[in-house]
Amino acid sequence: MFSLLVLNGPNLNLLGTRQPEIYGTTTLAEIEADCVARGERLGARVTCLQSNHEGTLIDAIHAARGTHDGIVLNAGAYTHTSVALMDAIASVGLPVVELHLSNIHAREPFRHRSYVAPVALGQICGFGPRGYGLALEALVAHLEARPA
Ligand code: CA2
Repeated sequence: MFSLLVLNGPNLNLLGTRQPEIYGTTTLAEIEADCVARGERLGARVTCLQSNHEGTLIDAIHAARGTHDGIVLNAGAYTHTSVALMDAIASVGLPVVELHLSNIHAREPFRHRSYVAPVALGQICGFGPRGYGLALEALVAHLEARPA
């Protein structure tokens, strides 16, 4: 059974409570419960973590090595700023699916650049909370297709 980490970054704990016109009305707790349920259907154990702190996210990525087979990462605004997060992802060598609720490419120019993208398996954005399930599916398909 695969073990997957769903990691959410800064301000995503506010989901469903503020700016619903951009980020919708689904709460992070609901998204995380859906991820666990989707994981069960895919034959994967999903654990979820959210932090507003860059270092905590980096620690979680480091700790995932040896405990998890892959990561779904919504790094929030750190996506567009954090070389440290990019280095952490590259250093653990785990497959990471970059996830965004909104279509970052259709928003302000500063959101078009992602430091996660060059070290990610792929990127899913613009599909709202449904994107998390798509990301888990893509990650499991990737892990199942890996040579033994
Ligand atoms: O679309 C996404 O998932 C983002 O990663 C969300 C980040 C944003 O900085 C990225 O460019 C795209 C922001 C998360 C803020 O979440 C909030 C949720 C509710 C209320 C306020 C902020």
